[in-house]
Amino acid sequence: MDQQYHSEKIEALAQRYWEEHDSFHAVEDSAKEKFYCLSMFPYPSGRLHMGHVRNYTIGDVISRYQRMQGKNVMQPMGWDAFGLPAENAAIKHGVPPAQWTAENIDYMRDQLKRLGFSFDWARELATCRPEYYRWEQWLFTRLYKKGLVYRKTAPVNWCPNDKTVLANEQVIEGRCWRCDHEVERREIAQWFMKITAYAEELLADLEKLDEWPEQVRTMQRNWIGRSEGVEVQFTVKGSGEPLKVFTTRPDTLMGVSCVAVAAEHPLALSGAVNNPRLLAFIDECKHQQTAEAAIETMEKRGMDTGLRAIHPLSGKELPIYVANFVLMGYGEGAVMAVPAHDQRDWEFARRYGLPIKQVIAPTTGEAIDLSEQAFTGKGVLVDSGEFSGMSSAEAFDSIAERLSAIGKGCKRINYRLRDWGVSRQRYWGTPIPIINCPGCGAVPVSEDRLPVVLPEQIRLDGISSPLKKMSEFYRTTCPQCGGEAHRETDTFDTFMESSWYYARYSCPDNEQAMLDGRASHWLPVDQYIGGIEHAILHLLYARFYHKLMRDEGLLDSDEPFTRLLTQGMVLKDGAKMSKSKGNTVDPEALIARYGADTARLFMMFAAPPEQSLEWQDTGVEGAYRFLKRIWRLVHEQVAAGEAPPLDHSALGVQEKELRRQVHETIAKVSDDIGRRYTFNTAIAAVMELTNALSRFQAGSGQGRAVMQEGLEAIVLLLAPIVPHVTHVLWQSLGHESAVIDARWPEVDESALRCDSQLLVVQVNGKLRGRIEVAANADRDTVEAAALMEGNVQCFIEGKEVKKVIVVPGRLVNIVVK
Ligand code: OV8
Ligand code: ZN
Repeated sequence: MDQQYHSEKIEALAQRYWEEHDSFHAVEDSAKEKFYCLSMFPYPSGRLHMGHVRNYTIGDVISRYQRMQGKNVMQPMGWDAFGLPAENAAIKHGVPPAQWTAENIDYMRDQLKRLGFSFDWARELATCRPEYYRWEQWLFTRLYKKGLVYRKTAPVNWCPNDKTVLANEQVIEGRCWRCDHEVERREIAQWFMKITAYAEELLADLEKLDEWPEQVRTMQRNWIGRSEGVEVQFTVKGSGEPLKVFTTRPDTLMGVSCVAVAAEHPLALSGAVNNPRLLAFIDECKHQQTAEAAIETMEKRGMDTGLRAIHPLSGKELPIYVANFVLMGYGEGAVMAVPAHDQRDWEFARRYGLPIKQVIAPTTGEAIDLSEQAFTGKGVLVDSGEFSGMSSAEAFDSIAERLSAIGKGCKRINYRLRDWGVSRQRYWGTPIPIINCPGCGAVPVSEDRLPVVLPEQIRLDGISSPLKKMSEFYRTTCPQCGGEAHRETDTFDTFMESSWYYARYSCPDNEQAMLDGRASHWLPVDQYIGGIEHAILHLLYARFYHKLMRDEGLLDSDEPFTRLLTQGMVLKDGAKMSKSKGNTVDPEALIARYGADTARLFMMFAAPPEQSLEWQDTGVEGAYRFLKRIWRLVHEQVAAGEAPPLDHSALGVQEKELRRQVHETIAKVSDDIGRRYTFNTAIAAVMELTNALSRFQAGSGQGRAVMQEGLEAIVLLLAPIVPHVTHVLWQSLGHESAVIDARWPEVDESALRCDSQLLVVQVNGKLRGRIEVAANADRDTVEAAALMEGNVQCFIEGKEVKKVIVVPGRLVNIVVK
């Protein structure tokens, strides 16, 4: 064993050992309990950043810990390889996206290996490979036949100058990122996955996910947004056509001031026939952004169509407005406005001079001021005809009943969740396996013609899709009529690939099927770890896909991820590390200077995993010093020769005390790592134990035996966190087998027991009594007990105690005058 700690040498040695022994290759084994640990796979963006290091260290610590528990651990890794960054790089540097991606993967794989993560590299996958995406295409065509996939027109961002569709991130303050021209909204045909068909189950099954952070479950619940309401049917005056709206507040029905419709609503268009001003307004609405967040903050505007709606209960005439905040894709594309009891409607009414009629009063009787703001709470109905006096809840039912009796409405459950639009007008993605035939329309590619391979030798200009210009790809024949047709050139949203990769890791080599029996062996994932930014969409889509695959008979579980850990951000000076802010710390430099173990230890020590972690150079230094310290302690122990076997009954008081601390630490660290995931406090406990071992003077053989036990415990407890240094230290401490094959240490209950000790008490050197105190009693306790002893008291009474000498484990001598 070297006297000095050389991280570079040690890390290369340990990594070579794992590689040669194929240590992390997981094979299905029904004799052992399986543990599937997964960290969110990275975009191959170029190099690892600190967020990756943190994510993958957490996953690796959990994996290695579970392995030491005797479980059959599977921890795979792969690449979320499609997406816009590769296209941007291609335009900038002229490298085809496939090549750029492959080079990044090679570089980042090497970085992951240098960090010593225990991935099963035999299961590596990259989503841009046809062996992978063919199964996504296959599932899509199956779902098409089941009616779970459909096509409809939907808006996209369009740059009229470049004549290209822009992704949301390519629209900067409403303008094109390339040419700065104002972006428009355009309706084009796109593909949708019917996630709404699973809305009820996606919501209900959140209840089963009791090992997910409550915050994430709440976010998903809100995203799905189930609400109970009533569908109310107004009638258009003159034509007598029905005009449907959905409301969650039917109790406010008698306070409606107008009905507002979306710009695309048929009534908006019919109102605009002889009204050029309205037509211009509708056109303007159609150009505005549709993202929900944008709608919330934008100015709410509208225009009267001149048409009138008849109220289903009062028979009153109400104006029909076109409003920019009503979206066609949501519900009926029409809403009823109740200004007195909805703040958005209140603002709208003030702007356009619509009546604000109170129909709900607070149950408390307190006064409300509708000239200030809307009253949005529930209460008692007023000024509502036969419904006046009812509570909001009673009125909900009565009004619903009344409406259904006259055929003007019924109760309905509504979801906020929309179907998932999966078409992207981009090159670097999975080709949508559809053939567009002039005669037959959209025809799915037949199973035996899959995969539809994305051509990789292309040139990108950043404007038109290269696929349209490649006749080998674009031109084809219709599977249905055999006539000339062309392939769909849109590709899938990359969330499609990341929705099922976790399942494919179980059988990445299967060329005959998407999944096989191994999926049921490994799934669900026991522990999933990733950034909080994926709390809604990715996790919801993956849960949806899981159910789709289950219903195809590919799996036998209902949910993909049993336990979820959402890690916090890595910050510097209180801000997120990012290239644009110029505050990044490159993990590569950190590893080069201190080694992977220091990087890992710092990451785990600096904060609990769910909280944000503030980067600190001094923290890194501290982690490094700690490793050197342990190295030194082990070196001293080893240099003094082999320690004798431990014999608990032969231990002295201080030895017993140290042993107790060793086993208390084992108990604490086991709980911190195994259950609480507070790796930082686990490390702090090991540091304290290290201090105790450093202070300890191992004079006797048994002292050295306790020291050996303590050092071995430290090595085992730290093995999941700093696997390289502990690999070497374990062997230095005299073990033939590798620390990765060692079992997690167990608490020896007898070491925790706090024995008592018998001490003699002298007064001025003469034996005057005996006391029994706890073996670990501190000096003050011993002293107090000695002074209290009955016989001793007779000899010191009335005298001045000059000093008390305590010889630990032996005697107490009281000097009096
Ligand atoms: C910093 N491929 C997707 C992805 O997010 C995942 C897929 C399952 C949808 C890092 C940044 C800066 C985490 C991230 C994820 C994983 C892979 C980043 C957290 C943000 N962050 N924190 N500090 N120092 N790929 O390559 O972006 O949430 O869990 O690791 O990240 S990714
Ligand atoms: Zn055809």
